[in-house]
Amino acid sequence: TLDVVTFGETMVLFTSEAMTPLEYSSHFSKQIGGAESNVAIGLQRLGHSVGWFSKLGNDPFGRYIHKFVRGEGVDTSRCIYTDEAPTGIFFKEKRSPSNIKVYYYRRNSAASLLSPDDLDEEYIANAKFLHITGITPALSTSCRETVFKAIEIAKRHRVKIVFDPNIRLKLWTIEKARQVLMEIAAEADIILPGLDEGELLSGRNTPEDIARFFGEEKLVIIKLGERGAYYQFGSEEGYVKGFAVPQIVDPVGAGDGFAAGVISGLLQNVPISEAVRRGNAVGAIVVGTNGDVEGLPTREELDEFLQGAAYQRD
Ligand code: KDG
Repeated sequence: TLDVVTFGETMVLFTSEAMTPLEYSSHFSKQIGGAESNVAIGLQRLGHSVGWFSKLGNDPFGRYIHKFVRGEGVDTSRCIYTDEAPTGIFFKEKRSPSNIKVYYYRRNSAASLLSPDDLDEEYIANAKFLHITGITPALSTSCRETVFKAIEIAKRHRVKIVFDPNIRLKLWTIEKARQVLMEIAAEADIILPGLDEGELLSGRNTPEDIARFFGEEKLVIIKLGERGAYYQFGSEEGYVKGFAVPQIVDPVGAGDGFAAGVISGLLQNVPISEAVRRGNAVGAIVVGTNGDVEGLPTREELDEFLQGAAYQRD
């Protein structure tokens, strides 16, 4: 049985090699990105067992993604290939480390054809956590239905649901996002919004108020970037300081790294504040490396970072 199961669209990512507008870029490096597989790879590197699946185009990019994720040790046995649509791709334009834009070529992609029938009930039922992001329900009606069916399966088998809203306003309107994401949040056990996402969903603006809005029976962890994170669970709550990052190279994927760190801590039953600290640490490490998954640390790297950070404090 697996510690965590997650699913969603992973795309081939073409990153411009120069810090120049995309229309003037002529060299690109080929990588992959997808919030759910980022989390899966992050957890696997930390020593947990994870399953990730998607619908992939029966094309070179689909095979590339499949091999990459499988090569990280993630279980990809439930991936499905289709001839009906191509694998989605996207481009990353970097003008500076803090000015990054992505351009999606994913409409009607293979992953957007995921449907409730693609779910293997037993596969989800046997996991400890089901990880869901708010990207998947934005992709298509059938993807949204798949998310809700997976949630229903998880609930039936008492599998804990971790939900990262990952609001992507290039994919849908804020009104639609708010409606669907709040419906998912209501079913989740653990919710991991960024502060801006928490504000968009709740209309409130302090971490305390946002967390309360989602409900005290849930573990809500609000990501505050370099400042760390705030958590609330019943009467337990607190701020956990972030780590100083010497140089931000590429912040994309930090939230997924954070999720991997937190879930890793929860799987090992460490105190909540310690799980959050782990999330902060993985997020801080990820922003120092180019790419959405390349910087995700192994368990050794994380331990080394945490030990070093302990000396640096004050
Ligand atoms: O969280 C990082 C992801 O946004 C990135 O890897 C690509 O999944 C992705 C998306 O839809 O933007």
